[in-house]
Amino acid sequence: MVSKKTLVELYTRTLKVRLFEEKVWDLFGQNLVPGTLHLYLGQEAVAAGITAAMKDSDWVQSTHRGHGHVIAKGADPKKALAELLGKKTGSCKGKGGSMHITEFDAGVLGATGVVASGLPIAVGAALSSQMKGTNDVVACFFGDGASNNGTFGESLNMAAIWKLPVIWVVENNFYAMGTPIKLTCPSENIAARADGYCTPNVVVDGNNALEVYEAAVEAVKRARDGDGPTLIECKTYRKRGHSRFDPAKYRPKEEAEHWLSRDPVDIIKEIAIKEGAITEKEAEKIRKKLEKEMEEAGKFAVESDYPEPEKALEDVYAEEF
Ligand SMILES: Cc1ncc(C[n+]2csc(CCOP(=O)(O)OP(=O)(O)O)c2C)c(N)n1
Ligand SMILES: [Mg+2]
Repeated sequence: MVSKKTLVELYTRTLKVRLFEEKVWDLFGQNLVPGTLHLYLGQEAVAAGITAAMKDSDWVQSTHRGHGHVIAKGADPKKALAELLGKKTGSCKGKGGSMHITEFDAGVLGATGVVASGLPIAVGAALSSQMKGTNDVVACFFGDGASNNGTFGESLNMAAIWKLPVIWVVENNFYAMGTPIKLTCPSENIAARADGYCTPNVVVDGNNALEVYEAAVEAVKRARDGDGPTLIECKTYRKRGHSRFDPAKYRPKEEAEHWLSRDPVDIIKEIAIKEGAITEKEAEKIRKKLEKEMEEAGKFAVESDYPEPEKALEDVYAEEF
């Protein structure tokens, strides 16, 4: 079993992502978030468990469902919320928004709206780490749907032959928009596909931050020791539909009830209490503190200014070299 400190950290990280997303939903409901949204609600334990096993200098590559990855890796909620609102105080000066949310200083390479486009970016970042000898590892998040894209095979192959320090994190929430993964993947586990690339792989309960963390510790060690990539498949479930207004009616009632009764925040809290790492009262104190942080972050974002129109093209194109 991991230390009590780690259990508290896992609870705190999982809850922080949850409260951030609830704040996002609240602001969205007030019509303050332009564009679409892919909420991370329900999948919090994946980002929390993976990032808790990483160092600050390590890297994360995100997806279109990226808020949770960015917050779990340590991005400032103020700058992240301001970014979602398109404000100039945002982490991309309001020019990225939800699908391009990032925080380079916190070790986030970026989020992307192009499904599966993050995998080759992670290969590049890991190659850079290997060539520079920084010993940093890269965790690349992607969905079950993304594993059907050609870049999956190309990236896993290259990372395996060059023994790159990558952790492939498949967030299998069983659906790519409204398409069940069982209609598009012949194997029950996506992890099985990694066998074809001689990449060690494991399937974990993605709603249990501790299980995710334990798998991540092993994968991070393998990567740092120069022994190459690992694929971790985290079975999880989104609390809501694919994006903002999708009611997710395509999900069978029993399946949804089963998964939604397994709340990632409750699961890690129960483990932490059972292991004597925290009391109910202490857990509540952490929640109150984080709620206050999100309240302040929301206020900061709302009160921030929009970028000046004449700055629209600044930081958008690479400078000439
Ligand atoms: C290359 C590409 N194809 C299709 C889309 C449309 N699209 C956006 S999200 C999505 C589903 C992705 O599913 P998955 O990888 O399982 O991630 P999840 O949304 O479940 O987190 C699709 C098909 C896209 N954005 N990019
Ligand atoms: Mg999916």
